[in-house]
Amino acid sequence: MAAFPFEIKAVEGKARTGVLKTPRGDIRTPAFMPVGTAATVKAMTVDQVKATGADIILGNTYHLMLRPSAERVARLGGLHKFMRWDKPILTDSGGFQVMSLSGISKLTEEAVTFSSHVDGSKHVLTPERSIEIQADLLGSDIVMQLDECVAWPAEEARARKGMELSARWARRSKDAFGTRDTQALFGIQQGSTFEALRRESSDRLREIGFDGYAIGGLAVGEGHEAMCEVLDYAPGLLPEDRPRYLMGVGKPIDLVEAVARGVDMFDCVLPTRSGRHGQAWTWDGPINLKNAKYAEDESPLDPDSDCPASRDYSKAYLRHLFKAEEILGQVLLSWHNIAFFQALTAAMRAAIAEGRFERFRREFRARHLSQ
Ligand code: PRF
Repeated sequence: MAAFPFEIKAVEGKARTGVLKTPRGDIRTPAFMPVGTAATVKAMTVDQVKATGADIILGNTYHLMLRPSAERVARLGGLHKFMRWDKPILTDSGGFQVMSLSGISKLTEEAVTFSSHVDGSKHVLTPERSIEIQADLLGSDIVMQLDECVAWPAEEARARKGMELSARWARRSKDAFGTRDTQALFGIQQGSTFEALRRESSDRLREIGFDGYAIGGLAVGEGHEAMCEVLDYAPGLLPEDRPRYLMGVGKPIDLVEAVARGVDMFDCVLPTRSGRHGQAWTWDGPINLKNAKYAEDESPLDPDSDCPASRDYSKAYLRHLFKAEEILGQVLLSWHNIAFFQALTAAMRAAIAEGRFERFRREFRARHLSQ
C-alpha cells in the first residue's frame, strides 16, 4: 500500500488532474512546487508563498546538509518548524546538486564524494545517508532517492551506466526508507534520450515499488523539442495510478506540454530566479521589466490576478525598482512569478476537470508564444 492516496479526478487524453493526499494537506495536481533550496523560497515569506496557492514546496538535501547541517535542522525541530511552512515539503536527494554546484566530485558504486561550494569541506553522500537526512533529520514529506543525472548529450553506454547505478541506488534507498505511513518515497527514472533505457529504468523502479515516480535527466540542455520527444513515451512507462514528477522543469510552455503528456508535478527555480533578474512571466509570454518601453507604463502585470504583486503595482514602478536596484523589485517579481505559475497549474486543473484542456493548450500556446 502506497503511503499517500492519489485520487485521479479527471482525465483528458494523457492529461490528468487529481489530488495527492498527505497528512500535511492535499496536493492538487498538476502541481508546481516553488523551490525553497536553503529553507527559504528566495525573497518570499511563507505566508506570501501560501497565498499564491502553492500546496507544496521543494527543499534541497545538498544545501541544507552543508548549511546549517541536517543535524542542526533536526535539533531545531525539523525543516517545517525551522522555516515556518506547515504544508508538505518534497526534498531532492542531493546527487543532482552535487554535480551542478560542488567542487570536484567522485562517484563510486557506494557513494558520491564532493567538496562544499560554501567552504570547500569534504562530504560523502550515500543513498542511505540521503534518506536519513531527508526523512529522519529534515522531516520531509516526499523523499527522493539518490540518483545519477547523466549530462546531455550522452552516448548510450554512458547513459546506461547512469541509469543502472540509479536503479541500484533506488533499491538501496527503498531498503533504507522501509515502509512509512506519513512519508512517501519517490523513485527516479533515468536513461537520457534513449527509450529502451527509460523503459528498463521504469521496469526496475516498478519492481521495487515506490509511492511516486519522477522523470529525471531532462531539461539538461537538450531543448524543448527533444524533451517533448522523450515525454511522448516516458510518463507512459510509469504506473498510471501514482503521481509522476518531472524534475527541474520548467518554462510555462514546458509545463503545459508535459501535462498534455501525462506529468503531474513540477519544480523549477525559474520563477524566483528570473524574477530576481527582472523577468516577469505572463499569459502573453515573458517580459523584461528593465526594458525602456515600460518606463511610463501604468498597467499592472495582471489586473485580473488576486496576487497584490501582479495586480497593484505598475510596470513603470517595477521597472524603476530594478533600474534603482531596490530589493523590493526582486521581492515583487518573485511573488508575481510564483503566483503566475500557480495560476497556470490551477488553470490546467480546471481545464482538465471540465474536459477543455486541448482547447486551453491551443489558446495558451497561441497567446503565450505570440511575441
Ligand atoms: N535528478 C534529481 N534531481 C533533479 C534532476 C535529476 O535528474 C533534474 C533534472 N532536470 C533536476 N533536479 N535527483
